[in-house]
Amino acid sequence: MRSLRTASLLLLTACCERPAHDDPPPPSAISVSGNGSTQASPPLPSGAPRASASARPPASAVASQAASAPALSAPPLPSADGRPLHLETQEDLLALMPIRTYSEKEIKRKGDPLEFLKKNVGPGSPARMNQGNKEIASHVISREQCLQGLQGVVLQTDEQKQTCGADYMVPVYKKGDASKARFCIDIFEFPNRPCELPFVWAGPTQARIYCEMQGKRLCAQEEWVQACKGDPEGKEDWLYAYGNELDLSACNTNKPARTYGDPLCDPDTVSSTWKTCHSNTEPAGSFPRCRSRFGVFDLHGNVAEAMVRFDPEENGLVSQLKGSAFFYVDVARKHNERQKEGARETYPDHCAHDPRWHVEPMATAWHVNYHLGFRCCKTIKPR
Ligand SMILES: [Ca+2]
Repeated sequence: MRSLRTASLLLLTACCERPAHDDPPPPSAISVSGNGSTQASPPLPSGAPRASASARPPASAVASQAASAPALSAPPLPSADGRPLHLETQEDLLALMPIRTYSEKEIKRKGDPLEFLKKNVGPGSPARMNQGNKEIASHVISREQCLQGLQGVVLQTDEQKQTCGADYMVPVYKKGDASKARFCIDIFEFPNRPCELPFVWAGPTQARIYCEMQGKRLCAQEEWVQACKGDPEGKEDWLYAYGNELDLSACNTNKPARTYGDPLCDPDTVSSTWKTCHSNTEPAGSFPRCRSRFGVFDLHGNVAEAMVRFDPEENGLVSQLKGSAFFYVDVARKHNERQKEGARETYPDHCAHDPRWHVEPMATAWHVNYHLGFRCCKTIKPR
């Protein structure tokens, strides 16, 4: 059936080579481093604050790392301000992604990061990073509903802010030893803002640039997996961020293509994908149960995520695309289920699932899509 075939295509093969005018920036720019029916709707936030204790590291251990640093306070939850959920202007999109300070010397050498952003971020085209084609996207949960669901939830403690040096990041580590945390990870998909829609239409190469513009870096696969399966107190790993049983209602993975317009999706080219494929995302953090024990939201579902992986055969970093997207219900199978012979292709989605979709050297990892976003990480500086 068209709908089933399409969903599979979307996950594995969708997109394509960008037309010439859509090409991502050249290497020199890269170095800027530095209608869905309510019947099928996913659950709305309950409104009841989710217990936050399990997402908090042992405070004393983290605090000890930060004892000598100037005090930083975790940001308060923003208020709804009347902006449309699916943003319509370049100014509004850029307002969600503040960048680090660049010196005059650095700008002279690498180019002006603001000019880069103006060229590569904006609504209305797959040639720029944005929140998808607003004309056809279906969002069920409002920003206000999402914010209501996060009321009372501790997204980031002051200690975590101190350790990570950035808003909405948490340190991740193994064996329950917070003193050995070596990296922090964004709580939300890029642009890492509570109750904003994630950005799509940026390939891994560009994603790396955007992370570096914020003084971060694109997450490595091992980091993403640990943030998903691990426990801050060192308890047993889980298969999924939310537990050990596949639960398609826990995250934004439950939007069947037949209900949400994707039977019409034609992923043959970037242009046809933009015109016909729906970025049916929800505000980041809308699903209270879709949160790992480290406190990271939407590792499953919403948008799939680009990251990097060291490939021994390439002897270098390659792009790694992981995680499910909003239409995953159509192609899901449990972690221990086998692909049925002759049946349509299905995919697991446990934290450690290691698909090899669109693997490319990072310098030329330009695969873009309407359901592919990313997440940034940051190395913790020794104190
Ligand atoms: Ca995701």
